[in-house]
Parts: sequence; C-alpha cells; structure tokens
Amino acid sequence: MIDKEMEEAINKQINEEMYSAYLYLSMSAYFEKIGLKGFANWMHVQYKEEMDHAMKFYRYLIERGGTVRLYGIKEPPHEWKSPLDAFEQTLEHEKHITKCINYLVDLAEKKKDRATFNMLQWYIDEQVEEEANDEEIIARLKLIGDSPQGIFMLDRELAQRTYVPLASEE
Ligand code: OFO
Repeated sequence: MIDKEMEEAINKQINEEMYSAYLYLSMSAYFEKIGLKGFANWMHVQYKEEMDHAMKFYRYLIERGGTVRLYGIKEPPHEWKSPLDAFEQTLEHEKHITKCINYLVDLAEKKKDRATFNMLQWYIDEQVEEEANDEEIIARLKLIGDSPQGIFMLDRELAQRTYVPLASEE
C-alpha cells in the first residue's frame, strides 16, 4: 500500500501531466489556425505523449493499491505571439514539470519508497529529452527570425514527428 502523502503527490502530478496535454493540444490548435500544420503535428504528438505520462502515473497508483483522484484541469492559454513565443513557453512549462518530478523524487527518498523512486527514474530521463528538444527548436526559430522560407522548412520537418505509444500503455 502506498503512503498517503506520496499518493496525494502522484495524484497532483497526474493533474500536471493532464494540464501539459491540454496546453499542447491548445498549441496544436493555434498552429493549425495560423497554417503551420507541421508545428501542429509536433504539438499533437506532444499532447499524446503527455497523456501517456499521466496514464503511467495512473496505472502505477492502481498497481500500488492507491486511490486515483482526477482533479479539475485548468484552462490553458489559446493564443501565442509567435511560434517562438509558444516554444519558449513550452520550455518554461517543462522546466516547471522537471521541478515537480524532482520534488516527487525527494519525497520518495524521504519516505524510503524505493518502488516509487525507481519508477520516477523514467521521468527524469524523459525531462532531459523534452527540455533538449524544446531548446533545439527555440535555437532554430531564433536563427530563422522572420524568414517565411525558414519557417516553412521547419514546418515540413516537424510534420515528420510520429507518435510512439509507451510500451506499458499498449
Ligand atoms: Fe512534458 O513531460 Fe510530462 O512528464
């Protein structure tokens, strides 16, 4: 049986991951609206990955005999100043998620909950990858500046991203 404080913290993290999914789905809609279908695809894949992150915590809580609580999800923004603005906000959001994961790791250590500590290692690696992906796209958008041709080329590249479900969710 999982510790109650740990359970509450994981339930809050399910909500954080669901909000991440909402945020990226909203960004996907924004990119479609401004005609950048490749950027929209990238964000749509990100939305699905965030749902997987939420479900990984959800399944884990059930496996540990915990109670899943689905808290209300707040409304994300629906407009950004530019693709660069959207990706800068994505990076800021991911830095916040990294802090949340680190808090969970600290709590698992404090509670001597080794199973949760081990489970969280996957999220630590995932956060490194997510921040790096965002940083790379931000750097490219800064280089591109106002060049429509550069944006068009990046859009074509981001259209190639495909969704790969997490093994545990298949
Ligand atoms: Fe975007 O990361 Fe979830 O955890």
